[in-house]
Amino acid sequence: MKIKMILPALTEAKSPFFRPVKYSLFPPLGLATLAGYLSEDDEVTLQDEHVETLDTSDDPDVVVIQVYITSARRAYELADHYRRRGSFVALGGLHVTSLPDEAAAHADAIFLGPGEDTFPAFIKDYRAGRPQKIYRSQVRTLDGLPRIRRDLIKRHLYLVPNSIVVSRGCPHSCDFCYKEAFFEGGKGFYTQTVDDALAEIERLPGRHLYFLDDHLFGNTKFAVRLFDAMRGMNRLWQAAGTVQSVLRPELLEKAVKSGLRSLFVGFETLSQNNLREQGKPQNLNRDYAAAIARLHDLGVMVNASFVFGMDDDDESVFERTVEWAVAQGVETATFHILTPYPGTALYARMMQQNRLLHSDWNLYDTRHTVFHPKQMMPEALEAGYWRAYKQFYQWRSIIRGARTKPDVISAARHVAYAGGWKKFEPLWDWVIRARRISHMLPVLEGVLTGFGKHGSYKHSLVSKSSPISPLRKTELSEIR
Ligand code: B12
Ligand code: SF4
Repeated sequence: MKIKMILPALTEAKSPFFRPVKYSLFPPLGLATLAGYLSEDDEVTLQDEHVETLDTSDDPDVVVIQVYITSARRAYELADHYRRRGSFVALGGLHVTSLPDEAAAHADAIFLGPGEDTFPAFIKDYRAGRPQKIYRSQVRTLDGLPRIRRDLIKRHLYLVPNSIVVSRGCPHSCDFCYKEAFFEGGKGFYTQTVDDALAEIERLPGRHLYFLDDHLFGNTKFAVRLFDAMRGMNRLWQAAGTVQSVLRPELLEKAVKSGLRSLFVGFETLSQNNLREQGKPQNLNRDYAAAIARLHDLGVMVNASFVFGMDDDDESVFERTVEWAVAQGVETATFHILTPYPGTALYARMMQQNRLLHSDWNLYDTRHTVFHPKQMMPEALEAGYWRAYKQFYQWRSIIRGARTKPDVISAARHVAYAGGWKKFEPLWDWVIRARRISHMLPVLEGVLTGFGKHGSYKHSLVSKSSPISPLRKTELSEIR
């Protein structure tokens, strides 16, 4: 059987006017995972439109397309194209799960939820000549997961080819997050066995890893065992975690000893009212400043994530948030405009209050305002969002951030990290166009190694040092 797997790109990812490094970070891990269920006799190709031009002149038996909200329009275009050519088109992923009826109009079969149970079931049905129109995930486990088909990934096209996911979902359920909708009808958080996770890590070459799990620290027992076992593996890694998990005694220390050097933390908002409104009690009354200090003390860079436009936000929120982040010496910040994804509690609330502006999914990218904010005009929210980025990365802020560091070396490093990426933006662009992105991985490893090791922080954690480069990995913080 001939199978083609496609991760379509949103228009912006291909635009010559937009810095594309963000889209050259991670390979399509979800599709490579599903490919593991195919047999050796199957002829499989995997194309990621973010990093390569699609060849659409072929005639596969089955086309598997992963649909995100922002790439839905393009995904449907491709689906229609292949159906016209006579291929069987299977659509799955987050957006299909949120809006199955919309997707079904472009597919021969749709898949709701994670694919580890439904995809092998479909393959079996297809081979038997009786594929269903709709597959709903019910059995939620990563036990017995076949080997991810990393051989299908064109590693040289990505800055972070070693992305890895050892769990699915998250133990929390914030109103604005896709998580509840995607995992409806079954478990919403589960992990691999520690042994399987370690085996997958062993298979990845080099030192650097990026855990794309929603909440790697979500199951403490699992995390502790994983971090303890990773201690001798000489890895450098990045991940996402919650404020709560950062503040938890010992867990972070274990992570750091096993190679954690940079953490994406969802602070989301500085307003307690906003946290309550968005159903994020796990962040309520947490000492955000203490969380950042703790990460810095342990030599971990902070990628602080904030969402603007919740009901308690007025036009002062942008300056206040930036001011706070700069004062904490946060290395990088990612800002988002609140975006109600279909299927979420937030979306239902916005619908009910008649506050949605449109359903142009291309603009549901957290950079556009797609609803009526309570305390400002939609345009003011967008303008404030861009202002926040500008203010956070202006030299004055960078230097103020640097002043929070305990000594000159760390202050200089902060300036180089936070400032470097803006200046080197054209270089990133060139590197990607010249297909040299993988050559930058040693630089990234050097940055991460340097942060853990050098100078100012209380704990010196790694054995080898590398030169510090001013090239920042800011874009890595933009993954959620
Ligand atoms: C890595 C990542 C990216 C990367 C690369 C994506 C990639 N290569 O796949 C980059 C940086 C490009 C990115 C960009 C954006 N991202 Co992003 N990203 C992620 C992240 C952190 C991990 C994705 C991942 O690898 N998951 C692990 C794999 C195993 O799971 P999976 O991909 O979902 O695949 C499984 C299922 O979906 C299913 N499945 C998928 N396709 C199919 C098809 C079939 C036929 C079947 C049977 C099953 C199936 O089976 C797979 C195995 O279970 C997710 C969060 C998350 N935890 O998923 C956010 C996430 C997907 N991103 C999100 C967003 C909003 C964006 C941006 C719009 C952000 C922005 N501000 O610009 C952009 C635009 C993306 C686009 N191209 O359209 C949202 C999506 C919301 C939505 N409703 O679609 C998420 C969920 C984050 C969040 N919590 O809000 N992102
Ligand atoms: S926003 Fe983060 S903490 Fe909340 S449910 Fe989603 S992944 Fe979990």
